[in-house]
Formats: sequence, C-alpha cells, structure tokens
Amino acid sequence: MSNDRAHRILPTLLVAMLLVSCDGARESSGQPPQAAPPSTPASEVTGTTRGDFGPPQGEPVRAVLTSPPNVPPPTGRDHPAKVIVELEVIEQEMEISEGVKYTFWTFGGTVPGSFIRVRQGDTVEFHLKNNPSSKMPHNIDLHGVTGPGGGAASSFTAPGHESQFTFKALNQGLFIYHCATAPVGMHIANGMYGLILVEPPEGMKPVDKEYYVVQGDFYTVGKYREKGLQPFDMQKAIDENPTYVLFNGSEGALVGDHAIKANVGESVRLYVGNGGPNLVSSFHVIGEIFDRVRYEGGTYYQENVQTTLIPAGGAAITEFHVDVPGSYVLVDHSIFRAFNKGALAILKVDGPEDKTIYSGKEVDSVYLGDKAADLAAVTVAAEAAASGEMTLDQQIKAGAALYNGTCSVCHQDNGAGLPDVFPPLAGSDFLMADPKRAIGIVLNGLTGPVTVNGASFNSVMPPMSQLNDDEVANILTFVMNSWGNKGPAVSADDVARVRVNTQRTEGAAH
Ligand code: HEC
Ligand SMILES: [Cu+2]
Repeated sequence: MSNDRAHRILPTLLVAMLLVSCDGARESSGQPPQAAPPSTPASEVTGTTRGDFGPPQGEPVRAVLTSPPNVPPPTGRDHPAKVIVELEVIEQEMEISEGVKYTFWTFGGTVPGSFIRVRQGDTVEFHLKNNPSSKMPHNIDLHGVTGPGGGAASSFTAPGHESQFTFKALNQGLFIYHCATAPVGMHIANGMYGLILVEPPEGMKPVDKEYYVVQGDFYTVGKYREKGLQPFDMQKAIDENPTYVLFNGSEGALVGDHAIKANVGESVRLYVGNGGPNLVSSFHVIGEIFDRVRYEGGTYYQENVQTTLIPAGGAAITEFHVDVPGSYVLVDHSIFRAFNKGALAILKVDGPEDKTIYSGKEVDSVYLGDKAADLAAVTVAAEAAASGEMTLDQQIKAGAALYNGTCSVCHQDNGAGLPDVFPPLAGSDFLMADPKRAIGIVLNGLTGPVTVNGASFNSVMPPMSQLNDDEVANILTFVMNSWGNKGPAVSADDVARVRVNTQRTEGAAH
C-alpha cells in the first residue's frame, strides 16, 4: 500500500472503529457533510477523495466573480467543465477607517479580492492581469491548486501585463488565495488575498443567505484612527503588532448601511477566511451558535460551535439559523482586536420577536460602542483641522460622536454620571477649575478621592491613552462646551504636549 493510499484509508478505519466502540454515537458527528458521488467506492468515502472526474465537458464557462460580502451563485453543474477566471490586480487608495486612507493592493479592486466559485474536477484557466497603473509586480498562490507555488511560479505579472495558467481543482473545500511576490508579507498585509470555493460534485446544501467575510491585520505608521493617508509600517508588521484587525479590509465594511442582512427563520452560511499575514482568528458571532462549522475549510464538520479558530492562510464555513431579530456582532474573540482595532462586523436580522427564545430587550450599545455612532463628524473635523479652518462647532460635533461609546458608558449620555460611582461632567466644578488637568485625566486615568460639586468619589477611571490626540481634544472640547459647561477649546497640540511630558512605566501604552 503506498503512503498516499494509507493516508486516505487510515482515517476511515479510525472513524469506523470509534463508531463501533461508542454505541449509539450520533451518526452525523465528524462525518463528511455530503454524501460522496455515486461513483466513489465506499472505502474512499473520506474527505481526502481527490476529484479527477475526467476531461472538461461542454463549452467553456466564464466564472462569475463577486465582490465581498457577496458570493457567486452555485455552479449548478453535474459535470466537470473548463472554467475561465479573469482577475485583475489594482493598487488603489481606499478608506481603512473613517477619514483614514491606505494604499491597498487588491485582487479585483476589493479587500478581500473577488470570490471565485468552481466545482471539484473543473479545469480552471486562470488569467491574472496587472493594471497598467500598478507600481509593483504581483502573482497568485491559490491554496486550492495542486502544483508548485499554487500557481505563483506561473503567474508573476508586471504592471500592464497578463499571465495565464491552468489547473484542475482536485480537492473540494474553501481555500485562501494570496499574492506571493516578495516581500510576501507586505503584499498580503496590503490586502492581497481572497477565497476560492471548490464545491463538492453534488454542490453545497442550499441555504437562504451566503456571505463572504475575510479577516486581515494591517500595519500603519499612525495610531489607530489617526486621520489622513497612512503608510505601511514594516517594523510593526515584523513585530506582529497590528494597528488594525479588520473584516473585509475596512472598519466600515460591514457595519451601518453595509451590515450583512438576514430575516428571522433563515439559514445563513458564512464563508470566512483569514488572510493574515500574522494573526490567527478566534471567529465568533455574538448571540449565535454555529449549527455546523466545516473547520479549516475542509470536508469534516463540527456541530454546536461557539468560536472557531481560523489560521492565517486558512478558512472555515460556518452555518447557523437566525431565530430572533437584532444586531449580531461578528468578532475576533481576541477581544481587544474587536473593540480597539476594528475586528467587528454586524449581521442585522429583521423579523418578528420570539419571546420564548429571547426576552427581547435589545441594547445595541453594549457591544457596538462607538460603532453605533455616526463618525462622519469626526472626518469633517479632521479635514477642517488639516486645512487650518476647524470651527468650534465642528470640534464639538466630532467630540459628541466620540464621547458616545467611549466616555458615556460611565459618565452617561447626558454627562450626569451616577451618584456615588461616576462623577458628573455636566456642570462639574472640578473639571472647569482646571481644563488642562482634564487632558491628563483622560490619558492617565484617575484614582483616589475627588470632590465634584460637593459630592465625594473614590473610585478608578482607567487610562484612555489608546485615543489619539485629535480624539482627546475633540472629546474634551465637546465635554467642556455641553450640558451648560462653557469652556475653552482643547487642541491636538495641547494633548500632544501632555502626552509627551507624561512619565509612564515601562510597557504602558503611549
Ligand atoms: C470606566 C468608567 C469611566 C470611563 C469610560 C471614563 N471615566 Fe472619567 N471618571 C470615572 C471615574 C470613576 C472617575 C472618578 C475617579 C476617582 O474617583 O478618582 C472619573 C473622573 C473623571 C473626571 C474628573 C471628575 C469630574 O467629574 O470632573 C473627568 C474630567 C473625566 N472623568 C472625564 C472623562 C472623559 C472625557 C472620558 C472619556 C474619554 C471618561 N472620563 C471616561 C470613570 C470613567
Ligand atoms: Cu502582490
């Protein structure tokens, strides 16, 4: 028996032995999700079956490519075909966060790149174009390709050129593709990845909604949400210290009007990838349980899963039903990434309540924080500040948006605080007595007894030094000019001076 064959048969034997030994084990668990094609011998019914179903039949077909979060329709074929894929590399500036631009390198103009869907056994004729406006050469390594470099060796493409190679999609599954041109890490960090689904011969089980989501980590010279065009930071990338961790390449990609949607009672399938380049994803949907996960994008599935691990350069297919309306939050459950680096997306479910499943009180702000706010005012202020024409009113509006979800959780929406716990900011004599001191309070936090308007507090405010200078300035300007307060405007330079002159212990955030 050849090594290769042993690999294929051994898992079958092991599964068979396990099933025999644990009487009454549910037949479905760990079994292949779909029946094998009729022609496959029983001994070969494992996920490792390679699907060479002979030469392509019929006229060549052109693959339908879609931009995220959309997924192409099923191939709907019962025979192998020749499938032509045309993908163009485009380097372009796009928004990575509200008011923050980044020069992305893309497959098809989006991050992740276009979704490719073929059937196991198809012969894929791949055309890679590199737009004439590109500055860099690029290529493609598809993890669904059997052959050296996954296509990379045959697809090196200079700006304004096109290359072509052909492969047979032997293995079914969900695969990452990415650029593999040196420096590889930089090409991936700039957004050069996407997913290719190789359907099983009998197709995927029909569901009501399918979506395409890929996580990636990004490295900018500026701090998180620092406005303007941000260059790539090679040292942060080497240190694996991302500024942003994002779904679909932008903080705004899947929130607000761009949230993915479903209706109560529907089944949802998410094709989820992780482009990396560095981080592993603990993919979770807050408020949902995956009925099934085809972990690692392979053939086997796990059931009733809370969080699934998606390696860099890997994928998973998650399936669930939505029973109750509301906002479901997709996160990387390495949770600082969700709330402080952007790894957050929304699935908005509409339809009637079902109080037998969930009582129905929905508080969006618990998990959404400032993502529920409209941060456009922040961009307006940043642009005005850049041209030296920011008005007090613009700064207050930007500060209001940022206060919401940042300070409001403790000091409350109306600035009144909570008796004995959080001091008021509205009408605070302590705050207004020394406006500059407030900058230090936000950057470094506050502990120990304080007296505000005659009431004493002795609690802890955590340092909020993750906020950038503009954000602190805008928030404090808003706070000092709201709810009856009448104070000065705080500038980003004021904040920068306090930040620089603050001694912090080794390792503390700046
Ligand atoms: C996690 C809760 C929490 C958050 C979030 C928070 N604070 Fe505080 N803040 C406190 C507490 C508690 C105190 C009192 C600390 C003490 O007793 O020493 C305080 C005190 C203050 C004070 C001085 C006392 C007063 O009422 O004038 C200011 C000013 C202030 N916070 C501003 C802010 C601003 C601006 C933000 C948002 C950037 C913010 N805080 C976010 C809990 C919080
Ligand atoms: Cu590239």
